[in-house]
Amino acid sequence: MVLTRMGSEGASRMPPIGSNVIDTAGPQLIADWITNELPTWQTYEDWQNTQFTDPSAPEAALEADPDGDERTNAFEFLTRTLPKDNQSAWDLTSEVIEGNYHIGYPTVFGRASIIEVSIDAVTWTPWQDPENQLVYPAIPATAFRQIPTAGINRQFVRLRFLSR
Ligand SMILES: [Ca+2]
Repeated sequence: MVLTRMGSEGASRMPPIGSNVIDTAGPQLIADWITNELPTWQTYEDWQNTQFTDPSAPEAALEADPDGDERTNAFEFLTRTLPKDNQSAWDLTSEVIEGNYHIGYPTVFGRASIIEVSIDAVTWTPWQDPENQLVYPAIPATAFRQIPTAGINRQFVRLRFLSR
């Protein structure tokens, strides 16, 4: 129903904007999401049920780290790693090259990642860069970002994952 209304004209068009141009990209985006991502979509509770014999056990809690890899279950859920296997861990690489901060990291299917910066590690803002967008990848890849440091005395950088 939604897809039909997104691809139609007139009063039933969704969203109701005055245009005679059919939006083909929007319905395709929704169709791709329904076909590719929705069948694999999980809440944290769904994930707990697949990863733990007893989802109510302390080891299944959001902040628990039953495999001792220094990544909480919340993080393992977001990065789609195994919470009881310390060899299954998401990580990034970072180094300073010619005055620029370089990071490389694997993106995660269905999880948006965004780089945030701060001067005090308290107030964070999205790093202003055209590539730093909320994109939920359909195919995991390795992302490389170069963050300029010229003219910056001190800056904290973090990568944040978001689930829909
Ligand atoms: Ca862990």
